[in-house]
Amino acid sequence: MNIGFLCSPSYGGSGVVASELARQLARRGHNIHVFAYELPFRLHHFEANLFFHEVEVLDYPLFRYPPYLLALSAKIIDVARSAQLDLIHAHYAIPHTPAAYLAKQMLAKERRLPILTTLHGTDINLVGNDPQFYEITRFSLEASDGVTAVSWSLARETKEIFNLADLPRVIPNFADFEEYCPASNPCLRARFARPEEKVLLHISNFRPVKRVEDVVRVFARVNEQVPSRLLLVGDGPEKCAAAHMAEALGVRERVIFLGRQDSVAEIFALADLFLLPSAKESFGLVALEAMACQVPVIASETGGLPEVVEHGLTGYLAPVGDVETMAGFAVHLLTHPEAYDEMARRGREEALHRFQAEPVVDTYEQYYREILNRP
Ligand code: GMT
Repeated sequence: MNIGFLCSPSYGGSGVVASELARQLARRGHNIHVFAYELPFRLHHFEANLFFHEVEVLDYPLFRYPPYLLALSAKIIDVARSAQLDLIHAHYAIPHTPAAYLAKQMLAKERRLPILTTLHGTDINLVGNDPQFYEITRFSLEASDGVTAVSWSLARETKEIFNLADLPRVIPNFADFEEYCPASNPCLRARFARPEEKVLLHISNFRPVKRVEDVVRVFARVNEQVPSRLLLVGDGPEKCAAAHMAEALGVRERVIFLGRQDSVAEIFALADLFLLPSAKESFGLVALEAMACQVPVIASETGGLPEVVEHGLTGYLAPVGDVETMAGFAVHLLTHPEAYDEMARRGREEALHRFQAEPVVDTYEQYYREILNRP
């Protein structure tokens, strides 16, 4: 098949999932054409059958806001003709699905170009739920030939918010278990923590939904009982608030900001625990990657996280904002090595069992064929 992939290239789960899926499909022999305003950060290595199309927006003084959606549509039309695209797979509804829809309508007289939209979370509950974008998101769902959600929680939420007749089809995310695997790097770890100290890790885009201040609150409580360091990976609007919180709680010198990093798999090798106290998380891909690396996860009981982390078995979940309980779970694990080892082992085992790439890629492939075979 010749498939067009629309995704966000910046740091974030939806771009990672789109890039990994594109790579897997290309390895199966499909021609995958990725469209974005820059090369997605996970697609920096050459892959045969994978093509990148940079969407350049005309910089004209009349345009106060560059018309990205139109530039993307124009690019899709161009590539659909030259590469004989069979289908468009839009990751993240806005602005990708409306752009694909415009291209589809403009090409209607010469070819079919069905659209599959994969919802990732904030496209529905933040952007799509905003009064300004509600109608256009609803239209995008109806105009798609297929809609998938990355968790049951997101599928149910989408049906409810948009009052849909049917649930979107659930196709979960997956991890690359060869890249994300248990490892230790004592030399590198020694650069951040003393041997007797534990290392807590958080990775995100530091948006308000991630509650990075809660990460610091949990860490400060843990550090009172178990001397520790906190590694913060990523960047975004809440970074300053996190630094101020660390200052206020007297742990600033124990918190290390590593900024944006491409190779997070290597960073998991430094960590004892992963913290994800988000207000909302439709799936929590980074929690799955931590589990794959045998790093136990302590997260909020919200959205799709309970579908990834099984409370008490492969990690611990607590209500959003309950930093006391999260810190209690962390201290328990860090002071009970047998319970820790068991949870770390089970985390990878369950992740391997439930979130392998192969069956997920099979399911997407079947859905593409189902859509293409419709009259
Ligand atoms: O977490 C973010 O803010 C980024 C966002 C994105 O669109 O890239 O992530 C969403 O999609 C990921 C991949 O499906 C999910 O693992 C994340 O849970 C989801 N984020 C939220 O729901 C907040």
